[in-house]
Amino acid sequence: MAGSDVAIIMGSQSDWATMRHAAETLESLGIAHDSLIVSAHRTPERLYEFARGAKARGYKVVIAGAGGAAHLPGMTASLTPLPVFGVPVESKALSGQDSLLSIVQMPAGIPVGTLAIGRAGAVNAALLAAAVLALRDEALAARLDAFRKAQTDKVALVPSDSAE
Ligand code: RP5
Repeated sequence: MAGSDVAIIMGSQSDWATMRHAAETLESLGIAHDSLIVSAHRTPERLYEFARGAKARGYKVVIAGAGGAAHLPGMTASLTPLPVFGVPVESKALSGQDSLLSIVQMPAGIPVGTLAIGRAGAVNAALLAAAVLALRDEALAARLDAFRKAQTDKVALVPSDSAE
């Protein structure tokens, strides 16, 4: 835990299938991170304790994933000055539309940077966190550039019948 730059928090164990993609992306870029279950509804005291102490514990960015009535990112943002990126987890009832609207529609004054629903959002939250950290870390900036170049190099010019 000590020395991690990014905290990935999620409302439930069931969110891990999505949020693990954020963890894997940070891992691939060599960014120290912690993954924690913090529920705004079921563990509100844990949420307060985490969010109020996040900056003092050395985190620079928080990634918060939740589904349904997804209060976790907004509540976290209200309790910490750190940048918070919200990932709407796909819900069964409304396919994540509920999660997305809960997270994105923050009233003016407490921002949550909201990503796409599901895996894409989790990956991009990690990449945004990396971009923030890279502003003050040239080695990380170079790794991020390399990641993007590798991604570009993988794109064929001509579509193939056999490729996905
Ligand atoms: C939210 O409720 C969580 O973020 C999760 O996406 C959703 C469902 O949670 P479980 O019932 O699977 O624990 O708080």
